[in-house]
Amino acid sequence: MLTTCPLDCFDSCSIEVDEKLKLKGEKSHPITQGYLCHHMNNFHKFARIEKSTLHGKEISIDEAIDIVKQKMQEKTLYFKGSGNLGVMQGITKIAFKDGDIAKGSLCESAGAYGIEEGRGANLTWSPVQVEKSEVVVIWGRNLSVTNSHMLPALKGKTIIVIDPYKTDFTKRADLHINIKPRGDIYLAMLLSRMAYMEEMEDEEFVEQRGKNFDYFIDFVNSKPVVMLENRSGVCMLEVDKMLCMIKGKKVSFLVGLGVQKYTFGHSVLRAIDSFVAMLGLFGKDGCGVGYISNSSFGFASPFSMKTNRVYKPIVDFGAYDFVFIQGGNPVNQMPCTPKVKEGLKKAKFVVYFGLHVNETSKMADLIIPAKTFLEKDDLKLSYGHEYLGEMPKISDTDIGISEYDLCKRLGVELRSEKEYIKEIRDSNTTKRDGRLISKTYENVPYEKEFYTDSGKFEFFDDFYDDFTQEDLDEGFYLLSAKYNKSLNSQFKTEQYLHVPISLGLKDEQRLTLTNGTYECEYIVKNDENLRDDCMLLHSGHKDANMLTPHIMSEEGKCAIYQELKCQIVSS
Ligand SMILES: Nc1nc2c(c(=O)[nH]1)N[C@H]1C(S)=C(S)[C@@H](COP(=O)(O)OP(=O)(O)OC[C@H]3O[C@@H](n4cnc5c(=O)[nH]c(N)nc54)[C@H](O)[C@@H]3O)O[C@H]1N2
Ligand SMILES: Nc1nc2c(c(=O)[nH]1)N[C@H]1C(S)=C(S)[C@@H](COP(=O)(O)OP(=O)(O)OC[C@H]3O[C@@H](n4cnc5c(=O)[nH]c(N)nc54)[C@H](O)[C@@H]3O)O[C@H]1N2
Ligand code: SF4
Ligand SMILES: [Mo]
Repeated sequence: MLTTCPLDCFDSCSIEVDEKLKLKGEKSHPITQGYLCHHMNNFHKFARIEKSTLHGKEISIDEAIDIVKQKMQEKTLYFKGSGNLGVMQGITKIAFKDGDIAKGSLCESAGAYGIEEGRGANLTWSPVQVEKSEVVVIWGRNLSVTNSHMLPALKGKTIIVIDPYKTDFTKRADLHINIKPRGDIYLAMLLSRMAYMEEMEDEEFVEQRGKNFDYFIDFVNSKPVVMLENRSGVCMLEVDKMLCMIKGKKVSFLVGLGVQKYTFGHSVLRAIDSFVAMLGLFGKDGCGVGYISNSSFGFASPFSMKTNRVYKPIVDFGAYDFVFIQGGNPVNQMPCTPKVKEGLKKAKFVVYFGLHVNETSKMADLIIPAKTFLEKDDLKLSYGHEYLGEMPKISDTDIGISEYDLCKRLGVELRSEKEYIKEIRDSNTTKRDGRLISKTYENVPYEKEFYTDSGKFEFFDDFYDDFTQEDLDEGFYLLSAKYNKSLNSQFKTEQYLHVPISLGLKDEQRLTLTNGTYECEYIVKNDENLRDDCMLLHSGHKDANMLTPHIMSEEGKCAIYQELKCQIVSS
C-alpha cells in the first residue's frame, strides 16, 4: 500500500508499505524517486512509548482521558509541535478551544511573514520548477541534509551556495559565498545595488508587476557599500561574480531557515525577494524563490476557529494549571531551555502526548502514547512541492490513541475522519499525470498574480537591525543547523559542540559557553567547515537551546535561535 512520510520535511516522500510494514520509497513518484532517508529507513528501530503512565505508574488510556477531561476545566495551555504534519493533527485543538492555544512558530514564520508582505502568499518552489532552471542559488539551506529529494533536480546546473558553513554542497558549488551570519540582508542589498548599477533590472516586470520599486532603489542606494560589505562579509568582487553567473539566466533561489534566525528575519526574506523581483525572476518557468511554504494555502481549514492566542517561542508554561503538549519536545526544541524547564516545573499538571520518550516526556505528569502515521487516517500537504500525500490507515495495534479519537473521547462532536480529509483534499486539488496536486500550482507560482492587495510585488524599503559594531566583533555566532540522522529531536541526535580549528581545542574536551545570562558546558568537536567566528550545534543536541534567547522575531512570532552571540567562559 502507499502512504506518505508524516515528518516535518520539505520532501513529503511517498512510501510503499509491504505486509511486514517495511517502508520503501515509491519509485514512480516524481519527487520521491524510489528512496527514503535515514529516518524512514529506520523508523521501526526507534522504541515508541507503549503505555499511558501517571507519575511513572502505568494506567489505562481510559483513565488517562478521564484525567485530561477533569484537568482541562482549569487554566489550560494547548501546545502542539511539528512531530507529524498530517492535517488531522490539528483537530485536537478543538477540544482545547476554551484554553490558550500556543501560536506562532519555532521554525519558519519570521521569513514567511516577509514573503507574505512582498508576494501576498508564501507558495512553494518545487523540484519540478528547479529542474527548469539554469542556475540554482542555495541560500541558507542545507539541501543534502534537509531536502535530499531536491538533489536530482540540480544535476547539470550552475550552483551558488551562500552559507557561513561549508556544507557538503559548497564543495561541488561553482561559487561559495562564505557569508557572515546575520549578513544576508546586507548581501541582498549589495546585490540589488550592483545589479541596478549594471542595469540588470527587468523594467517591464518592475513597472507592470512591481510596487514601490523607486523607494526600494533609493533605499539600497542610500547604504554605503563599505557598510554592506562589512556587515555581509562579502566583497564587491564576489558580488560581481555572482551577478555575472545569473545574468540573463533562469534562476531558482532555494532559501532556508539559516537566513532568518534573527529579530529582523522577515526583512531578510523580503530583501532577498526584492532583489529577485527586480531581476524579473518571478512567475516564469524555472525562475523563483522557494522557502518553507504555506502548505495549506488554498485548502479548506475545518479546524480553524477563534481562540485565545499566546506565543509559542516565549510562552510561559508556569502560568498554567494544565499544559497539554502534543507532538513536540519543547524542553529540547524551544529557545531558552532554562526558562522552559522552570515553567514546566511550576505548571501544576503537564501532559505529553507523543511517540517517543524525550526531555519533555520526562518532565510530564501524564504520558499518553500516540498512534504512528501507519495506524491512522490522514492527509499530508507538503511545504516543499505541490503533490498531495494520502495517508490511509495501514495497520492496527492496541498501542496509543489517534488525535481524532482523543478529541472525540474528550467529548467534542465531530464528523467522521474521512469526511474531514475529503473536505480538505477536495477543496483545492486537481490531477497532474494521475496524481493529486494543489490547484494553486496548475500555473507557475505568481505567473498570473501576486496575492497582495495591490496584486503586485511590493518591494521593501526599510528595516531595523540593532546589532552594534561591538556586537559584531565580540564572541561567536552559535549556529543551529539540522542533522542528517535526526528530525529535530526525533531519532538519532548528535552531542557535540562544533568549533573552528583556529581555536586550537582538542576533540572531546569540555568547553563552557555563556550568552551573558546562562552558561552551559559542551563537549568539543573540531570542524574545519566552520568560519573562525562561528560554533555550531545540531538541532536535537541535548543542550541545543540552553543558550538561545527567550525572545521572538519582530514579526511572524517566530523563535530566533541565532540572535545572541556566545563567549567562552572556560576550556
Ligand atoms: N535530516 C533532517 N532534515 C530536516 C530536519 C531535521 O531536523 N533533520 N528538519 C526539518 C525542518 S523542521 C526544517 S524547518 C527544515 C529546515 O531546513 P534548512 O533551512 O535547510 O535547515 P537548517 O539546517 O536550519 O539551516 C540551513 C543552513 O543555514 C545556514 N546558516 C546559518 N546561519 C546563517 C546565516 O546567517 N546566513 C546564511 N546564509 N546561512 C546561515 C546553516 O549553516 C545551514 O547550512 O529542514 C527539515 N528537514
Ligand atoms: N536549537 C535549535 N532549536 C530548534 C531548531 C534548531 O534548528 N535549533 N529547529 C526548530 C524547528 S525548525 C522546528 S520545526 C522545531 C521542532 O520542534 P518539535 O516540534 O518539538 O519537534 P521534535 O523534536 O521532532 O518533536 C516531535 C515530537 O512529536 C512526537 N510525534 C511524532 N509523531 C507523532 C504523532 O503522530 N502524534 C503525536 N501526538 N506525536 C508525535 C515525537 O514523539 C516527538 O516527541 O524545533 C525548533 N527548535
Ligand atoms: S523525512 Fe523527508 S526525506 Fe526522509 S522520508 Fe520523510 S519526507 Fe522523505
Ligand atoms: Mo522546522
